[in-house]
Amino acid sequence: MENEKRKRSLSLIQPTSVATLGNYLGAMKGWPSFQQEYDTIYGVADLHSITIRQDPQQLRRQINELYAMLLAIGLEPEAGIIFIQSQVSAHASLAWILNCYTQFGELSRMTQFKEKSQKHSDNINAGLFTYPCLMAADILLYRSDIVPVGDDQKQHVEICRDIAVRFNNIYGNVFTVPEPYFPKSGKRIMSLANPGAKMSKSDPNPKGTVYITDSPEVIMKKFKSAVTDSEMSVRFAPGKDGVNNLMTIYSAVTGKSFETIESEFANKGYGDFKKAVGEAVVEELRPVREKYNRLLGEKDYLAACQKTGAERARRISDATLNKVMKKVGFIV
Ligand code: AQP
Repeated sequence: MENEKRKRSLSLIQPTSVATLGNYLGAMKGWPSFQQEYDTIYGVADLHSITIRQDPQQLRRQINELYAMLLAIGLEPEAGIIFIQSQVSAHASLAWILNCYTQFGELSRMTQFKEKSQKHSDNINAGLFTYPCLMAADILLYRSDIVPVGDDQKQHVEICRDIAVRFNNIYGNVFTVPEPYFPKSGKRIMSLANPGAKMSKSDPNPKGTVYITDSPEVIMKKFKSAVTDSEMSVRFAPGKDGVNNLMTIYSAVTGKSFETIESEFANKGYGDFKKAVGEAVVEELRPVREKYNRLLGEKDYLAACQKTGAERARRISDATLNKVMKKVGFIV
């Protein structure tokens, strides 16, 4: 039995590639800390990932690898639910129902839809457009209280709240209205190669993105070539996107404030600064990468965790879906 008294924390991540430093600092790093006080539900959002065309074999591998990554960052299968979204059919069922309680105009305002439909102009599918309804289903099925996400998902949590309130106004108190939760530092990590754009798993430029699985040498190389500016002073200021991004990363990893970082590098150049940021990131990711590499060899263990995670997720989500179906007027 899940503990009904504790609050719930839920978040998912798409298996569109290997998780990045952006995913890690914006969301994943904080996920294990909720395990003490909350019922935690984390998972691999594979249904979301097919809004962009995926190679089936590669997708299957990426789902398994991302699942292992969730354990490697410190999530414990005994402490909470860790599951794969497509193995729990209530997500797709509730998403359809929520589609019918979401307005075309609301979905048209989603910046992620606008950005992704520009990036993938040959495949602007209906799933890409209704993505927020599936994400709302993910959250509402588990009556989640908080959703720890990066800044780019803020708009999607807001529309989820709107959908929940609308549904509750019609049918009574069915859904918990969730709150987004952002980390103090690192809620939006930018590309190292193009600090005007967010660091993304699917960025085709490998120089811009640090993957959690990158070796120390690769990480150092990426930070050494990070775009900065010609001013040569380490300070957080408008127009210094590259330096601001590196300071944000350094702060999120070390816990140091921007003031402390500025004085630490007051008489030093960008070379020293980039090296320090790279080294801090290498040490932050080292234990995660090592555990991840170990877990990849434990196929039976991972399969068992996936099975249990899906069973536990189904128990909670089926109950919510049943309630929703009754409210709507379906015969359950
Ligand atoms: N650059 C980022 N900075 C901070 N947080 C980020 N997140 C993503 N990018 C950054 C957060 O990571 C969690 C998982 O993201 P997702 O897999 O659900 O999808 P996304 O937001 O679309 O992430 P990507 O890496 O950009 O994936 P692709 O390239 O597939 O679109 C979320 O909480 C997100 O906020």
